[in-house]
Amino acid sequence: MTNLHGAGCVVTGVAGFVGSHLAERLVNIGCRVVGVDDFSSGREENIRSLKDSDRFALHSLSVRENGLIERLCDLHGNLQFCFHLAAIVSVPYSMSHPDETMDINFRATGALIRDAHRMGFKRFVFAGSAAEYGNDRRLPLREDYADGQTVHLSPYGRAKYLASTETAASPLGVALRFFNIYGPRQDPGSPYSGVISRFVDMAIERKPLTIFGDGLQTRDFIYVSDVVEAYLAAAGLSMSTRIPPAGIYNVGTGQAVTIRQLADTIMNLAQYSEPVRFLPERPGDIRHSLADVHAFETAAGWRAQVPLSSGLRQTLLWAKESGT
Ligand code: UD2
Repeated sequence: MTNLHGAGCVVTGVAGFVGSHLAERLVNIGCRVVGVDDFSSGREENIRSLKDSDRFALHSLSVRENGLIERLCDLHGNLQFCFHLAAIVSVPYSMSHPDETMDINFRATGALIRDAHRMGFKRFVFAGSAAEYGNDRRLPLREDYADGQTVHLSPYGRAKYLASTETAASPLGVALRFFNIYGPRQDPGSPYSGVISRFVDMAIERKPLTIFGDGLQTRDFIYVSDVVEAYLAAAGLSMSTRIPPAGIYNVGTGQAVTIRQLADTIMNLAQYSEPVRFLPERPGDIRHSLADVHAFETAAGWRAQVPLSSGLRQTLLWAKESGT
């Protein structure tokens, strides 16, 4: 493991749901964090606590900015790790803006990784997605299932696939393919927000939970602190894991849960029972999604630690406290 004291990290998308948790953890283990966000979906309030730290600096910039990495190195000296999370995160938005999605989610990633290589970075960790598998029905999903034949369901999925592939082709690149991430700070604000943020919000508001379809569709839900630990492991910044070779790795729990079970668990934890509302299935929804988690476990010794019930409890607590 790298000596952490003062290790310099760039985190793009730092004001986002996951980016803000990652930056906090990096600062807490003694790293310097240079955060980048254009606030298109990131929120100031997510990084409020970071702003007080002398190990944190923020740049309100787009990742499309020319020579971004070089400029950050000029300003902040010795930077060695880049965690690239900034992206267009909305699948429906990607459908109506395919060119912009390709540009930000794919082309900008290629430019960043080449610059990071040239500037002598040790690791570049990219936020990939289960969307890279399209509607592949072979479960659990193994990393090599996403290939040139995969039919992606959105420009979002296509761009993430291309960017992960380019990342893994670099000697410093690790692409992590995240399954359904949930936890504090996930925004419940739109019909396409993560189902857990929506269910938690509805349960607190004492409104009936809405299930699209029959509720028997399944997902692999992973808690945000497990995701943060996966980022540290990928960069070789974790005490409890090994440095994995460059490549693409799934990050999930390897456990499938139906949306119906999820709704019941959340209502139970929130001590709320009201019949759920069944609405028509969402067009383009995939039926099942489940990660094969062996590759990252073998390469890094990482595995998810937080059981769904504990993660849901934490998320509910946060949502109640923050009034979200
Ligand atoms: C996730 C990602 C998406 C993309 C996709 C790739 C999130 C938030 N979205 O979409 O960006 O990577 O995976 O496969 O992580 N649902 C309800 N009621 C609600 C909301 C959702 O029943 O109020 C259902 C929804 O129809 C779906 C399931 O819950 O079957 C999960 O929905 P989601 O939007 O949280 O995530 P997903 O897997 O569709």
